[in-house]
Amino acid sequence: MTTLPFSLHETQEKEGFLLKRGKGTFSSKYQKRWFILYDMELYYFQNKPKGGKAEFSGTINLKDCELSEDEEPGAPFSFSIIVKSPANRQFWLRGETKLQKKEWLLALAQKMRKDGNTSANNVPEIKHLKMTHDDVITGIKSMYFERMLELEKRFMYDEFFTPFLKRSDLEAKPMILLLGQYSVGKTSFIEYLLKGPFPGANIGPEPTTDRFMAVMWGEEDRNIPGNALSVDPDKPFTAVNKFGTGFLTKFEASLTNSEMLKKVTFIDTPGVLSGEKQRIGRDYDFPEVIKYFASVSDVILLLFDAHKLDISDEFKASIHALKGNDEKVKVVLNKADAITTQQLVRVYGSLMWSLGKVINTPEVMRVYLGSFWNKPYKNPENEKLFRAEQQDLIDDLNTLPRNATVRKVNELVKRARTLRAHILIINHLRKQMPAMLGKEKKTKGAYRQFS
Ligand SMILES: Nc1nc2c(ncn2[C@@H]2O[C@H](COP(=O)(O)OP(=O)(O)OP(=O)(O)O)[C@@H](O)[C@H]2O)c(=O)[nH]1
Ligand SMILES: [Mg+2]
Repeated sequence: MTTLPFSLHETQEKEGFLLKRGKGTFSSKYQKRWFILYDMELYYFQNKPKGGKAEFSGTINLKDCELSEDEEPGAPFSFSIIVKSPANRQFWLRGETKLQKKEWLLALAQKMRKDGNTSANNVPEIKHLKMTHDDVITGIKSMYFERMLELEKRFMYDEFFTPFLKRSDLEAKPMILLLGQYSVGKTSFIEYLLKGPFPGANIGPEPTTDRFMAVMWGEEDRNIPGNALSVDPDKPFTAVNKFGTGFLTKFEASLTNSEMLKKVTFIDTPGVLSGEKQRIGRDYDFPEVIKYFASVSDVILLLFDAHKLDISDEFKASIHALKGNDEKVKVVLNKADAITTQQLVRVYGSLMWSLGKVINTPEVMRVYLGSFWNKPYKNPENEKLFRAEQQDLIDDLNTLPRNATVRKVNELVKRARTLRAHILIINHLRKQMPAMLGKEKKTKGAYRQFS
């Protein structure tokens, strides 16, 4: 055992637990050790050092070594460092997850490259080593299910804040919510992006879509009705149960095999009607449902028809339900192919004017204008402009999976912070509770303190 040549308070490039294989060829097992990467050495410890005088068990010198991503048979997520001098030795290390293995390989390869050792460049995996979204999601899941969930259960987090997360909540693809008055071309828009129809899609000039439709990826085309969908643990819709059966009969998933749906899920909504038809004709609270979908979506597309710009009071109420999710809203001025350039300029101006009155943001909204459908343009005058706008929107949507992953990490960190505060408060209250008598009085006192 030797003392460290640096202080533990310094920022180390990388540290964490890994499994390390003992020296023996056959019998030795992988044991959990704490590793710190510092300078050109990888230090390992029996346990995580807790400040003060830290003693390490050994080091692996990275000056003259090779990194190999190959796994030892029977040891998933293992990799090795082959040290050439002073004596040839292969050190076997192992992550608990694929993500951990990748993170360490990345850190070690970077370090070696900096020192002029380019051997890591020859390893194909390392050469193109990038964290994929799947890796990050795997990491988030293992963090939540292995560490946080147990604490959440013990301290009844679900009773105070939001329900426990399920696997499907963390795995869910980014969602795009489409919202607009009837016949603005929401369903046509989805078909345009999918490059074909999806099961249950109805397109027509009259109000056609009469339900909320989650358009998701599936091996073969089929529909799943709302009641079945809300109890399916593999789909991220268990929370919609709270809207009651009135809503569940008007909710459906449409599964189809399309490239785009491997990355995102669309929520098609029934068009907002005007007057009583909107309020009385529905068996569920429309704005509440919109509010829920807005909170779980990553992008909200507000569609407008260049032909009929009027924003009805009911649509205004739906837009107000988006409050708190303003940064997700993007506006699309659809069906612009049906009017002339001169009309388009006027329509665009008047759309901005009406939007300014409904949406209170200091910035100007980005409006994508075009004709998002699979048919030829009625008036091809502005074809070039439409194509450029459509490409912009598609590019924006393509960056979604990356942003959605960052958002998930962000939300988990937020959740972990809340959980920590919650645990500290509960612990404090518990300590104050007398063991035998006077519990009621104390409870009242504590309640007063927090209310
Ligand atoms: N000219 C033109 N017509 C379009 C375009 N997109 C859709 N349409 C037409 O507009 C009508 C309504 O389209 P839908 O896709 O059913 O609209 P929706 O918003 O889903 O309507 P609801 O489901 O009833 O709310 C149909 O007749 C479409 O053919 C477009 O880009 N240009
Ligand atoms: Mg529709």
